Amino acid sequence: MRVCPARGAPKRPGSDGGWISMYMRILAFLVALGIAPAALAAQPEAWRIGMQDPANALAEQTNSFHTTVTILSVAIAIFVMVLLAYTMWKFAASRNPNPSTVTHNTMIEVLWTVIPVAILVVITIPSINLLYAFDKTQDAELTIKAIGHQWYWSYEYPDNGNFTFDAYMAGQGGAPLEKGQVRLLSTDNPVVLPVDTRVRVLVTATDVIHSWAVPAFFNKIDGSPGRTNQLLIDRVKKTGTYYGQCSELCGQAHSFMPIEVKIVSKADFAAWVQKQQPRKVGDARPQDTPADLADAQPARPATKE
Ligand SMILES: [Cu+2]
Repeated sequence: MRVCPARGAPKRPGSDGGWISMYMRILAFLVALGIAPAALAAQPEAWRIGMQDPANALAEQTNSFHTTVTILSVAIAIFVMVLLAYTMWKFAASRNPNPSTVTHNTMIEVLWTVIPVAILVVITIPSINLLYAFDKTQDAELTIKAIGHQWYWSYEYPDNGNFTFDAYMAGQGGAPLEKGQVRLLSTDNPVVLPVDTRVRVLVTATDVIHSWAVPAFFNKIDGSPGRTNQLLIDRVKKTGTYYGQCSELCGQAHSFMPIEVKIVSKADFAAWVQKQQPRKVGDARPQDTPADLADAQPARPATKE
């Protein structure tokens, strides 16, 4: 009898494709349990070592620079440790009863000055290039403004009708999270941005210093009262949800002002922009705090506006 490979006896792991099919079955099981996210979501993962997956070209360059510097640092640390251990063993008083009276050696002194300087120069050049690239926003296709408050963010879209909204952490005051929302990371009003677009983010604050940071974009910049900083979100490659948090200690609810960025198709972004038009900057903004939202979040931190 011919056994259909798909229905026949399960292959042992290790036989051709066995691990892959087992992995697919585990993945399907996790999806069925609702554990594996259906759409891309850039967020912290348990036991993860290293950075979140970089979401755009600039983030990829920064990530590989970080990896290079980490390897270099570890290599230097190992070299110094081994040298120290060797010196302690070789020149211990028991093995070396008559110590050398040499006090300096020109060649060694030149080397231990020149080599570290060379290493620093090698690190500095790509570092400055990346800093410059994140600050080079002249050719951005879209500008948004992120304003930090104790303890939520508000956003303005000046070149798309100048609308504004506030983004509070979802689930405040013990309110249940909606399906798909992530505890401590989701907001009631996510920032929506189009895919494959260079976005300039102007960052400021109204009360104390906050910091707008999204790890998958490798973006982080302080929002200071009375000052506007800027950064670039390079072209994000995939639609999905990207999470970040305020990264400046800004008061008692500092850890409860997350950043949720939804990257959507350009058509979806245009449709979303149309819906936001009533939320003009300077208007009374009943849309920001609808009654149902206010009911769901009775314990919003008091704000000084
Ligand atoms: Cu803050």
